[in-house]
Order: sequence, then C-alpha cells, then structure tokens
Amino acid sequence: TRSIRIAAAQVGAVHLEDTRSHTLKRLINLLEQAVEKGAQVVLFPECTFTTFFPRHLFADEVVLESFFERGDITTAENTRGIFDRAKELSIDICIGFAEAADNGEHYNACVYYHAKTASILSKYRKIHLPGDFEPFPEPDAVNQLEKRYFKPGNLGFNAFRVPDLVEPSAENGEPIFGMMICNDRRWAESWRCLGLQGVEVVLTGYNTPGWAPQMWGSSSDQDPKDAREEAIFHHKLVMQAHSYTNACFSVSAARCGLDDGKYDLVGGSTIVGPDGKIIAEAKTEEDEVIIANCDLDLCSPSKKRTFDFGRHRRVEHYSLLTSQ
Ligand code: ING
Repeated sequence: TRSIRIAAAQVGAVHLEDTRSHTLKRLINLLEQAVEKGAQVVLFPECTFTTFFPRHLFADEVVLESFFERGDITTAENTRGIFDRAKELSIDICIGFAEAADNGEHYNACVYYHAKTASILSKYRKIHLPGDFEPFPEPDAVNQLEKRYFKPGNLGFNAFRVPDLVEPSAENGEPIFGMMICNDRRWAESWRCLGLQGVEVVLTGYNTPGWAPQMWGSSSDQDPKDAREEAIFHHKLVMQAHSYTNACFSVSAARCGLDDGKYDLVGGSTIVGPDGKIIAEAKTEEDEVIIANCDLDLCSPSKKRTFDFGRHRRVEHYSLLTSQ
C-alpha cells in the first residue's frame, strides 16, 4: 500500500514576549512526540515561530522585522533547530513562517523539508491574505493586518511528489502533496488548483481567531461562545468539503489558545480522509500531536469515479473563474 503516517503538531498560546528559543524548544518537543508516535511527516502551523503578530499594529520597523525570517530558513539562527532535529530523526516537516524574501518583499510562507536529502522540496507563499491594511478604529477590535505586512504569494499552488515515504515500486508512484495557508482553505480555487494536479495530501497551518466581530462584519453583540463554535465549524467545514470534492486527504495544524491572555485562537487541528470524514482531531487547545495512517490509494476510487475531473468537468463553462 501507499500508507503514510502523517501528524499535525498543534501549538498552543505563544505570547508576544516569548523568546524565540523558548518557542523553538516547544516545536522540537512536538516533533519528538510525533516521532514517538511513528510519524513520517509532521505539519506545523502558520507563522509558528512567533506569536501571531499580524494582529498588532507596529510603528517600530525594527520590532516588526523581528518577526520575519530571512535567508536560508534551514540554517538561520532562529529556526535551524527544528530542521536539524528533523534531519536527525529522519522525519519530513511542513512549517509556516513570516518570510523576508531576497527580493525585498515579505510573505506569509511555509516550506516542505525532506529529511533524507536535507532539502526544501517546495515553498509556498500565502495567496489569500484576509483582513485589512489599516486597523479598525475601535481600540478593542481584533485586527488582522496581513495585507499590511505581507504581499500576496507569487509562487502559485504547486503539487509536488515526495520521495522516500512509500515503496518506490508502488503502482501510483510517490505521494503527491500540496500546501496552502490558513485563509487559503476558505477558497475553493486553492483546492481545485491542487486537485487538478492530482494532489493526495493537502497540508494547511492556520491561526484562526475565535472572536473578531469587526473582521467578520458581524455585530459585536454576538455571543462570543457561539462565534467561537462557528469559527471551528467553518474551519472543519472547509477542510472536510474540499477534501471530499478533490478526493484527497487534508491535514490542518492550529496555532491556538489565548495569546497574551487575550487573543483567542481556535484549535480543531484535523486529519480528514478523501471521503470528507475526520479521522483524527485535537482534543485540547494546547501543544498536541495528532496522527493518522493515511492510505493514499483510498483516494483512487473517487478520483476515478465521482471526481474524475477529466471525464466530468466542463471547463468551457467555467471562464468566469479566471476572468474575474
Ligand atoms: N486567519 C483567519 C482564517 O482565515 C479569517 C482569518 C477568519 C478570515 C475567519 C475570515 C473568517 O482562518 C488567517 N490567518 O488567515
């Protein structure tokens, strides 16, 4: 079979004042837990080396730049530790970070690191940036300033084959992975771009507020408990629906918990099968590893029948999708 043991490393609260080394140690600890559970691949959340800083407005450029990684993330001071440990443990990781790119632009990025060759197989830069450029006028608003701090990704949605995870002689060949980040998962286009490349596993890290009425455009007299439950419902809804309609597994890893005791991020890390059913999900909103055996050949029946894109899709009727 082409079964892979894939884990999601959910990361609990990360505070503005937490040191880089403290947070990195937590990530390495999660990696080691995943290895103990037999994981071959571990997904980490979006922007996971620091607190989710796009919720803040920074006047000081130097402070803002401190949240970004520059140069080779596998050898940079603040981040190399997780890649060195992944190499030692021979486990692949997908991990999100804020990228200060060589072209002078800033992106919300993630990489797939292949332990056996100690190399980055693929990099993705978040295309759908939610929220706003300017903060809301209300002083107590929960802001989301990704449009201020990042440029839309310029690498597209690229599926890629990962060597050394299954028997090379297996009929359907090496597993086909794809990556997206947080808000991307709410847009069917992200998934279909990967689905059309035959993707079998979609990896998605996320930071999703449990309470952000201004950003949602909902009235702030909404019951916070209901709002939080709805945020988790919508997260699972899109992971399940798009896994089903693209006949692929999906893995999601939350940055969650109460950053700085006040900024609420929801958990709900999941592993979903090609039938859209949840096969593993986090029980806490803390650091937690979830894991599942993903038999990729379970995607085939749906890719060959119900969602055989070649036989059933009628692209001559879809021009609106790329013209506006
Ligand atoms: N966070 C949120 C997300 O897409 C959001 C932003 C939440 C947008 C809810 C709309 C509704 O999960 C990030 N980082 O994209």
